[in-house]
Amino acid sequence: MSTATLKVASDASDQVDATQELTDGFHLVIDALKLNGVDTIYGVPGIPITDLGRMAQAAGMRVISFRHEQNAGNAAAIAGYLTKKPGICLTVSAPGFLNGLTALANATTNCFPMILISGSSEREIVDLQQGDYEEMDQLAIAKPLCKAAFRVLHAADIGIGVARAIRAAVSGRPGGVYLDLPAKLFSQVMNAEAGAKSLVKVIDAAPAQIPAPSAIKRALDVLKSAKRPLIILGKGAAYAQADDAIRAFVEKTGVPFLPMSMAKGLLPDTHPQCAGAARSTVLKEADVVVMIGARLNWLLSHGKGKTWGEPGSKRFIQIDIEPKEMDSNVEIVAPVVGDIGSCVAALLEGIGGQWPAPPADWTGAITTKRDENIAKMAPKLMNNAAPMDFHGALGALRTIIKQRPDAILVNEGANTLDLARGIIDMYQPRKRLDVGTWGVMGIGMGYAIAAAIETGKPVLAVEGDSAFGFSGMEVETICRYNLPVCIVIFNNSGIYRGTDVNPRGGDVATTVFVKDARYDRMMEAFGGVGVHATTPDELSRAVNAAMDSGRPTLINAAIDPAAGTESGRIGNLNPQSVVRKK
Ligand code: ADP
Ligand code: TZD
Ligand code: MG
Repeated sequence: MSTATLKVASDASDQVDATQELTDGFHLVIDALKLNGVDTIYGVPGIPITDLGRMAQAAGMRVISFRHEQNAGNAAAIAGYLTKKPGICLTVSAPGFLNGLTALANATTNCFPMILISGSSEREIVDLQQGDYEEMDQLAIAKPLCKAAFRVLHAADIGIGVARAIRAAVSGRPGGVYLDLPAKLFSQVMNAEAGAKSLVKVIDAAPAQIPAPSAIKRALDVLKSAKRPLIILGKGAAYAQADDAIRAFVEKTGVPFLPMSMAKGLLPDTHPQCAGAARSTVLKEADVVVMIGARLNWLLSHGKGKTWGEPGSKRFIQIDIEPKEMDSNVEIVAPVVGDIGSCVAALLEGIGGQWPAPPADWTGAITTKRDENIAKMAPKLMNNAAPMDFHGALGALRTIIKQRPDAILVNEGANTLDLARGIIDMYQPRKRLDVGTWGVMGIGMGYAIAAAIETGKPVLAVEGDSAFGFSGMEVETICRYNLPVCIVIFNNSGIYRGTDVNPRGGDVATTVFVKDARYDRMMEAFGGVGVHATTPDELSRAVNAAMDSGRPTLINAAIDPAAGTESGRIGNLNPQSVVRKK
């Protein structure tokens, strides 16, 4: 417990006398976080939280300062995903808060536990709209964008406020929580002993949620009746850290599985039951689909339409901690509500010793399709052309991840994302971090930094040149903390492609960037290693050198500006103009 002997000059002086040991809001916030095992804060300093950051550092916490709050927020969110503890982002009021809010909303959308802690201005002035420094009603603005939002007005309530925030972030469906701390709170003093007593160590923050036995029986009955069963693993399954139970369930049932993007590696993509390379076939033809920690949202065409074959040809079993998720898009015939660890354990128990293998014509057809697709792809991945195309460059990175399966892969962009997802096999759980449910650009450097900080593992960030630009200034942060992050920019001089032309002349087209840009020189500006790579072989050598040395490295991979396609693999979502103007 940190305390301070202060001359009492605040409003709180009624309750304390000047001779006793005192604490204040600053110390109580830090003590409350530390008591609950929080050891790292991601943020940007400034009024009124500059001293909070300094004091947290002095109290032994790791405080990672960013160049923009959105990146600090993304770091906190992915720290939450990787550790199952809420990641903490600390910002100043109004503009800093708003910068962090995008990340908070993104965390909530992706079901990552995170707490955005923002300082705020004087309540009395804000509420009367009298124009305080960085005035904003932050609590009201945060509320619709996160799971829960709290404000603490009294130092004696800090313990409860922090406890509520932690519980809200990690229990049930995880998500983002906002904690509003007005400037005045930090210097409020109170008796140190009473302060210590006011803190709450959260007991069992994310309690197990045990599924009903009847739900387990129903699910197994449906699964047993399947002729063409399929398991879909989502990032909720990766988050749950029930890796052994999930593997046992997949292997015991013998059911083919399809990983969603961030669930790749939960079981290796090279596992004999992995249907990743036969995705469209299995989605179209399966008759029973077991969803584990994945939602039937746009990423799965809402569970209906052409992707899913004949209407009415599917029955869904869904395992999720959020009961409201059931029937969100299509009927779920066997909802299993609970935490994935408990649900999968109960399913395994229900299965007992023996389970009939799925029909061999189904699993055989998938294996054939998968092997065909892999064989078709193989020669493209081996080309050493210059300028590089996506396949040649990704073929090189695919080999590197195979040789370094414990590296963490961060990935964003359009073509750079969609093609990397298909081409780079993952071998271990929670090693692939990407744009997630929103397909948001800008997560790259925040995720890469937190992945390095939280795991100590090497990080390979594979970035479209546009995607990188959203968080690119954090290369300074990577150099400053000397993190083992290797960034590869797939530089095709633009968004999707670098070849668009403005039919009117004048300004360049909206999707085009500076030709032959040298992003590698940005890294050199801060003392990191910059490399310009023009062939897959050069790329491969540079990435291996970066990963061997652990030094911050940025490789500018020159990609043919004509190589990409509009919106990568999701061009079908682009609205089309039906009006032709002469
Ligand atoms: P993906 O994008 O990989 O398909 P989603 O983010 O759409 O995955 O879905 C993740 C789902 O996992 C959410 O519906 C969430 O409620 C659920 N979930 C997260 N953690 C757990 C858990 N520990 N137990 C059960 N369900 C979980
Ligand atoms: N802004 C935000 C926050 N998220 C987005 N997804 C977009 C804009 C739109 N967008 C995409 O969906 S992908 C993309 C943008 C701007 C960049 C694609 O270009 P890239 O990748 O250079 O990153 P490729 O390899 O050239 O396709
Ligand atoms: Mg690009």
